[in-house]
Amino acid sequence: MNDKNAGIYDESQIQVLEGLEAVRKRPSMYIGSTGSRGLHHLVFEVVDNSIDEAMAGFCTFMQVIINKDNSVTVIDNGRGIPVKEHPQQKKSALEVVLTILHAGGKFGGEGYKVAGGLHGVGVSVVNALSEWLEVEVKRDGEIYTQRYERGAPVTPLTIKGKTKKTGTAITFYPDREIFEEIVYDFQFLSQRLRELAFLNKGITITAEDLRDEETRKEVFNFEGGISSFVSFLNKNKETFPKKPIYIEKERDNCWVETALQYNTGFSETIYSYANNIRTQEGGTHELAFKSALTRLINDHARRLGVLKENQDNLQGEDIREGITGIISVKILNPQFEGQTKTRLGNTEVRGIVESVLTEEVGAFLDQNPAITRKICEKALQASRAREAARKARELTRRKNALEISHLPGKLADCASRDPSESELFLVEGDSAGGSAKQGRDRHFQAILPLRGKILNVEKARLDKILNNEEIRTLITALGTGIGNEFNIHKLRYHRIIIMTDADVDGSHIRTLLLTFFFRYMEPLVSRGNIYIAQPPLFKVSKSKKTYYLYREAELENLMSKIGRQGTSVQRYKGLGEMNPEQLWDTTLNPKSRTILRVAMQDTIIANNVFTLLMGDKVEPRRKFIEDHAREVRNLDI
Ligand code: 0RA
Repeated sequence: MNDKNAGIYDESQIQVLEGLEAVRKRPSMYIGSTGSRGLHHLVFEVVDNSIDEAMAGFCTFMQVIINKDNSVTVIDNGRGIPVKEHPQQKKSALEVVLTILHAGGKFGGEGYKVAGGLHGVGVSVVNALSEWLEVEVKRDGEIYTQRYERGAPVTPLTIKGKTKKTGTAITFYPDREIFEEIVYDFQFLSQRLRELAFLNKGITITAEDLRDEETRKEVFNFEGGISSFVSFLNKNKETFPKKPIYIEKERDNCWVETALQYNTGFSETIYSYANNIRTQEGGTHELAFKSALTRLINDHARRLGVLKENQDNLQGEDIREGITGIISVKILNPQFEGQTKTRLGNTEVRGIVESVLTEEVGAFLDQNPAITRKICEKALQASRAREAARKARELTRRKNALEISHLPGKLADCASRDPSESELFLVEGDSAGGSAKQGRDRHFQAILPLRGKILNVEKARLDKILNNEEIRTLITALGTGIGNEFNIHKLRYHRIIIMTDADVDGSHIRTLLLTFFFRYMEPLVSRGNIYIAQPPLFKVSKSKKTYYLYREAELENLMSKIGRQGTSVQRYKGLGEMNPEQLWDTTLNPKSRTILRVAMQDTIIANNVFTLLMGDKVEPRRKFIEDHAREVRNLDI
């Protein structure tokens, strides 16, 4: 948001709230954790400050560098942190910003009109948690520098030269006394930086990794803003209109930006942001986006005669089938609510976004009747499919009601009714399913054998999905319902463990299941309820001893230890080759098994990956698989 007249900032507006001792004592209170998340949080905290400068209209360029020595540098061409003496504190404003909690100028005063950074704890927290931090400020014609260690200044503020430029460069080395390990994930950093470049159009952000011999550099600059974001999300899909519908408008101190485009798929992808923060739990801006769109499309569907007089209105979910949309707002005092503080609560935003979208998207639809008709017709088809799905669901409900148990017959349920201790194994094939049923601990382990391939949900509509026997069984067993009706509190097992053979078919079935969970039961994936079993690859016996090996490489190792003489090696081709006891020992028993938890770092990337893996286009899929073939052991999606 360009707001250069946000009031004149001066040193006195920086408010002093708290010292840094508390931060070092309880780092997690300020940055969430002292693990990898917290470490990356440090970087984003500094980045957010530069982004704030950009939102205020003063910064067009920033550079993030992971240095060879594991320190991180963030450079921007903003106004530079003020350096004059702070009237109350009797030290430079720079020192106040770096040593006093919440002194960034964002809290109180007129300093910043738009403050991003969900946590917004300020650079002082980064300083407190760094072994050392060096800052360079270009401002008022001079270049100033100062060095800090563990939050305290160790050199005076020094002028080291003259310049006509302005800006801030901060380099910090995270404290090894505080962080478990100093290992940055360049991919993760650059993903967020790319997102920030989409959300702040025109800004140039570079990400550099100088740690390895082979250095990496990415440059992000999107003149199209979130329109480029939608194109990015829709890449490798067939889309309409060709270019996303794009709107930006300021009204009543609220900057509204939206972009949307349809693809020929069936899932709904809507991301909302407030002040650059992803509002995962939605909020007033997202509600407004949805209701404006629903009303507009219904109006046009009637006007174009796609909807006849005697037909009911299209529902929002029908209109959003196959949509990729972004709504981003920038406002003065964002109120974040909800469990994870990622739901925008500002009530005034709703009316503003709704009126801007009604006018502007409305104008686009008026001017592009062919596209509008296509959207209306797609929505109508979606509504027919929804109706068919409802009937299919009702049919299964009625069928269930006639049975004694509501649970599918194939499911060997566990005795426990406590979901937190219960596990559900999804087992490939009836024969392995049989062994698992015999080998399990029936108190807390349930088994559901899956026969053959399950449906590729990326290529089918809900009605067809619900007609698929395997999927219906799975939904009933889990108890949560799917899509909009999904209810995590009804989940019957907190661990859902996918157990397939270690071959191509097995990994295909696993991907199909993951796709289904991601598209229709997403919270299971993001909350970490999904696991992958690790059955052994080899059984090695010598004398009376048995070894189970889980990796190819372990075999050579073991052989060189115990010798080949009198040793028998059995390679398991499938789960079916193990008898119940073996299956218990190697794969089921919590005391001896390994299971991998499926983690999701970034839904945006996951979305693209699933489209690639399970969608229509063959060439990009082949390329992706070739590019990633060596990373297959890394289950982060
Ligand atoms: C306090 C006040 C002003 C800017 C900043 C802090 C500031 C902090 C950081 C951290 C990284 N880059 C930064 N750029 C700016 C306002 C300064 C003014 O009114 O001139």
